[in-house]
Amino acid sequence: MRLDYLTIFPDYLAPLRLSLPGKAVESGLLELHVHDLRSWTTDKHRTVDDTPYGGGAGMVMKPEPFGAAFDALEIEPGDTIVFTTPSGERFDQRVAEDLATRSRLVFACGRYEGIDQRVIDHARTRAEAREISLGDYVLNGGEVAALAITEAVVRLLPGFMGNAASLVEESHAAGGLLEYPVFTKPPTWDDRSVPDVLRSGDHGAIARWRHEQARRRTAERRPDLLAPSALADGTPIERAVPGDAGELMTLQRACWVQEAVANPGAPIPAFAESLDDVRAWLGEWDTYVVRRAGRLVGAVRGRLEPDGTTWDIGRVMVAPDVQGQGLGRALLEHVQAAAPAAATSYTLFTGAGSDRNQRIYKKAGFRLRTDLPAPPGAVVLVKQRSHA
Ligand code: 6GU
Repeated sequence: MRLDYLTIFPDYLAPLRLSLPGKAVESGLLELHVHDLRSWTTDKHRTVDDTPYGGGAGMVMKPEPFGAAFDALEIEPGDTIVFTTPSGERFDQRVAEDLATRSRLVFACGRYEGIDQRVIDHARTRAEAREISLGDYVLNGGEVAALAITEAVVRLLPGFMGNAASLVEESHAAGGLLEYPVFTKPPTWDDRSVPDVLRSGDHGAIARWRHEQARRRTAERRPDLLAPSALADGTPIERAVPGDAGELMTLQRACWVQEAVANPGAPIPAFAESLDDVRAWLGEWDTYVVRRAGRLVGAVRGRLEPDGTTWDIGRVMVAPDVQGQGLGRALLEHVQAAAPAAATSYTLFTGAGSDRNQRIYKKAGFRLRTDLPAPPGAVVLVKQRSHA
C-alpha cells in the first residue's frame, strides 16, 4: 500500500516513521510519502489560504496548491483521496476495513475553516474522494486524524503484526461488544485481586464471565452499539432532531386516529398536541425515528423516570400505511437497548382497548400490571431488564 500526505505541517506526521507503520515500511509492506503543500505554491509568501467568499470568520485553503499537488502525485482512478475534516463521514472500524483494501491512499489534511469545495469536487473527477471525520469534536487540523486513520488501516494489512489483529477485531466489528477487562500477574496488587474465575481454569466459566463483562460495559458506556440501529433492510433508526417536530406531529395524529377508534371515549392527549407541545417533549425525551423515501414513518421515545431505574417508553408510532412490516417491533427493541445502564425495568402505557398494541408488547416480553396506576382509559405494561 502506498500512502501520501499533503500537509502544511510535515513535521506533525513524523510519528509515522517511529511507530508501527515505520516497521511496515521497513518490511516493504508500506510506502510513505509526506509532502509539504507549500512546495506547490508559486508566490513569495508561499500562501496556502485566503479569506472566504461570502464573508465569515477564519481562512479557507486555496485550491491551486492542491491542484498542482494532485498533478505532481499523478493521482489516478483507483486511488483514494481522504480529506480529513470534522464535517466528513464518521470514521470507524468499518471505514478502516474498507480503506485497508485500497492500493493507494492520499491524505489531504485540512486546516483553518476547511478546503475550497472545488478541490474536493475536482478530486472526485480523478479518483475516489472521501471526507472523513474522527468524531464529533474539533481539532486544529486534519494531521492527527490522518495519523489515527493510518494506524487503524495499516494494522489491518495482511502481513502486518502477523495479522493477529484480525482475531482481536471482534470488538468494534459490526454487532460487536466492547472488550472485557483484562488482568495479568501479580494475582494481588494494591490489595486488589484478580477475579477468581480467571484463575479457575474453567474455560467455559471464563468465557461466560468475559461475555457478561463485555455486555455490561457496552450497555453502560456505548448503549448505541447494542441498539439495533437499522431495520432488517438496512433503513437506519436515527435520533430525532428538533426539525422533526412537524412530521412527528403529523405521524402522531395519523396514529392516534386509530387509537381513538380502538378506545372510544378515552382522552387521547397525543392527538391534541400542538407543534409547540411536540417540540417541548422532543427536548425531554430520547426520540428515535425511521424515514422511508425521506418521509418520517416511525418513531419511539424513551426517558428515565425520576426514580432513576425505570425507563419510560412511549409514542411507539408507525404510519398506518407501513404497519405490519415489523417496524414497531424494531423501534421497541431499539429504545430498550438505548436505555442507560441504570435502567432496571421498562414501562409503557397503551389504550385499554388497543388489543393490537397489547399483543405486540406482550410478545416483546411486557406484562400487564393492573396493580400500577394508569391514565384514564389506558393500561400499564412493565418488563424487567436483563443485562446479560
Ligand atoms: Cl478529520 N479534522 C479536524 N480538524 N477536526 C476533527 C476531525 C478532523 N475529526 C474530528 N475532529
